[in-house]
Amino acid sequence: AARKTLAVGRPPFRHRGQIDLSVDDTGSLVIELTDAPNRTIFDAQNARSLPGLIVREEGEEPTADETVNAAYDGLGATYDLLLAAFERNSLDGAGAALHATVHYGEDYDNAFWDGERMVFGDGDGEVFSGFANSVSVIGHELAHGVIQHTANLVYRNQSGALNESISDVFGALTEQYLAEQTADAASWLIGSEIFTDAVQGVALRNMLEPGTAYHDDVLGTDPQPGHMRDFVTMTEDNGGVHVNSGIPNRAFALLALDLGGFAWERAGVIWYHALTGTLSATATFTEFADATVSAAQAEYGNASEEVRAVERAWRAVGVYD
Ligand code: ASN
Ligand code: ZN
Repeated sequence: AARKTLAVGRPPFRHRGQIDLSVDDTGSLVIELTDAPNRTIFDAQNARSLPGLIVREEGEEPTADETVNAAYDGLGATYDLLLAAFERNSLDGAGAALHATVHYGEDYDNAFWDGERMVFGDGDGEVFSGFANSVSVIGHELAHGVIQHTANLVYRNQSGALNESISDVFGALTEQYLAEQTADAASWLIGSEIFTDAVQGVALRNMLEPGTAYHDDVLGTDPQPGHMRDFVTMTEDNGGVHVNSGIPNRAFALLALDLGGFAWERAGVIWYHALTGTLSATATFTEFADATVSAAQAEYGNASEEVRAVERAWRAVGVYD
């Protein structure tokens, strides 16, 4: 709950969420406002026009379509993580509505953030089943929205790989927060729910052990490096944004394991402050690493164990010498 000062004489006053009234020791009225999400789920009905038809709005009961309900719940889990861990009220920090479209296209094998909403395909049923069933995927896509409102990392080369990696971090944290999982109990997998049984693989990505998520005839081998010595220079995938993201992903997972406890409490807070501070839109891995060190210094003190752990993590993946 946050205490807010109400501007008297400037109606209308709007608030979505819980309002608690109480009286303190001095007899003053205390009004406590708890923020809440504002979700709308749309159905594209297997076409590719967006946003589609509204099928569930905030506060409405579950529908008969489990994909709709999974999307609604996943948006809620991501909202909860942002508020609880980072005191951030939605994607823009000002309670922005959360919109998602399900059943996008036919056999569509992806989920994405289009700049305004998140969009889920149903998958082809051969390799991928529905993307809305994965909380880490939902957290990942919505994190692209948070990044758009903050550092706005350019989606190419190292800044693009940071954009991808920070989205994976928020995706993993959303899943861990929902399950109340400590860092050592977490899977560190992104999208562990979306492959069919026909695939030789466990997830889209493995943050702790990049490069080991799948090895399959159709998908090939997980191409992610986990150390700068294996950094991949390529033109496809916007310069390997989904490939080299393995390096900062592993730095985060190692830090979270090193600090122990809930990953969103210290490792997550450090990453969040690095993202929302003065980070440049074209940041390199080293610039982001420096931003995490500065964030840890500001939050926990220059000589803190958190600062030493952050530096260790970046050394472990070769971003620091
Ligand atoms: N699911 C992918 C992502 O969010 C879609 C894309 O490549 N834009 O990174
Ligand atoms: Zn992404």
